[in-house]
Amino acid sequence: MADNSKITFERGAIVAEHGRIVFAGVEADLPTTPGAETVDCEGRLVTPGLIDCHTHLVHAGNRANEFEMRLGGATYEEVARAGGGIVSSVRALRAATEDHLVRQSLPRLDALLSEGVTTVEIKSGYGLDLQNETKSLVAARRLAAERDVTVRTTFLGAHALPSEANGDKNAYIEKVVEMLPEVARRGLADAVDGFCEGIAFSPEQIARVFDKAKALGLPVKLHADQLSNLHGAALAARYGALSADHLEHTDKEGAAAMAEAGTVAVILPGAFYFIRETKKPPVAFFRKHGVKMALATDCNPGTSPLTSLLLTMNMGATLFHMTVDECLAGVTREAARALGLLADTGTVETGKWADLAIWNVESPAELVYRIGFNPLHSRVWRGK
Ligand code: DI6
Ligand code: FE
Repeated sequence: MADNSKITFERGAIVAEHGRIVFAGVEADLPTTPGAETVDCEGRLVTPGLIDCHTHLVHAGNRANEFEMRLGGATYEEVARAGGGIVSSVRALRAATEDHLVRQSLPRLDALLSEGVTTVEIKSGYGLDLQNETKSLVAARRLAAERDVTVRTTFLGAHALPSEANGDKNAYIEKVVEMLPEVARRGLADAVDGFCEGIAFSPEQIARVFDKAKALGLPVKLHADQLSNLHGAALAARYGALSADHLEHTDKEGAAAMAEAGTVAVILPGAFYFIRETKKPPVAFFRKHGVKMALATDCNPGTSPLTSLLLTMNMGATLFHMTVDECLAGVTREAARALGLLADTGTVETGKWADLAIWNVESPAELVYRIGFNPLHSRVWRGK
């Protein structure tokens, strides 16, 4: 666990220049920096800026009515027959203009930023045709221009079957494969994702999408083994995926394959909580085999309407027995790894972006332990 070990400095100091860290260590070793502007953090805890490495935060409308129906005892099928489920989010997104999407998504982004987030991943997957998938990705890129935050976009065309596909999953997957070159040509996606599940797409269908993504030089990641074990973790590992996400039903072979491939396990306790799942991801097994674990909100209107990484950390600890160090690493270093960004952010080290969160707390445990309290003092993105 050497590289998971806690490294904190008492009386630490950080020097940034042109947005990058040029010194991080103890105050006693501080180089002289003539003319530098000094900020006294007055003994506060400074961590890397938080990273939410799995969100669907660009979406239109919400599904509170569906939530209420389910509280009243409605089954998923009844909700779907009443026009609910992912297809209702697809309908809402297709009806929204790009401006409208940006405007609706900003409050969710702002909620994340208010808790010290400096990097966020945003997936498409509610458009399900070229025009609406690209509209979502462009909206995600525009959010980066609206705020001081790094946005990484992921193309999730293989999220659900649109109603116009009339049940033909193979034919829709071919359409997704045809969308990819245009998405890549326009530079709209930093990665490609899929939903490998009985209610979504089979491993063979996902493999079609991954083959095309690889041919275009795009890294892949996968919603794997969330509701059943279709061996999605092993599939992701076989493609050298940056991450496999959810993983409640992942077995030992899948976890071992991830360890071998260096695929990060992205744990999403918000969805586990919200759908009242009882099967937990094999965290102890991941730990034992050195699979890196990240934590993310999965912010989406259907299964995780969550916009708090602090609460996500608390859930990781309480529901899945993750340690404080694992939770904090899960929303910083390992989240950066899950996005392929570890060279640039995720830790406080020389050469990386000066992406920092400054907290009114004394120890990392305080960040994980509170529920519904935000102790952020300030947020620094690229030195600002
Ligand atoms: N897994 C989920 O839990 C969500 N998507 C996914 O791939 C569901 C998204 C939704 O219901 O809107
Ligand atoms: Fe998701």
